[in-house]
Amino acid sequence: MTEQTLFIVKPDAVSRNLTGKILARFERKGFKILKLKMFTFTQEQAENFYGVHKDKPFFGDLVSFITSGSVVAAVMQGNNAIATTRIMVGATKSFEAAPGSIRGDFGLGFTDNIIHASDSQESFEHESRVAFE
Ligand code: FUP
Repeated sequence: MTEQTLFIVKPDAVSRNLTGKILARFERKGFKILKLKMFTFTQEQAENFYGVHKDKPFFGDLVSFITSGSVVAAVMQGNNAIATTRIMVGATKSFEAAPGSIRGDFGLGFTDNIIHASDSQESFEHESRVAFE
């Protein structure tokens, strides 16, 4: 089933010059990049983007991390894009993520965990609206 999803290369990965390597993995897998944008989240945009987590104890850390530097947002398309991208991204805690996954191969952090990817059609629609507004 052809589907679209969104991912964000987070500030830790952009500052470590990993953007190209991460994009290349999705291209190599067969996804088509439809939109690409480098920007820095404003406070308001970050709070909106992560709105689903607003009552969580880590919300402040999350917002302060995602606004800390440039990110690269992408919308891409391909078969089963949402679930397949989540598999490629790996577990939330990079230090537990399986080797072969993006977090498993590139990171050790938790809040600073290299990449975000939409987890549902609803979150894709919300997140792509915020990131590409
Ligand atoms: P994921 O879908 O794997 O990105 O992870 P979640 O939606 O569970 O969490 C969103 C982001 O919050 C993650 F990227 C990491 C961060 N987070 C924390 O910093 N602390 C926590 O206790 C839980 C999540």
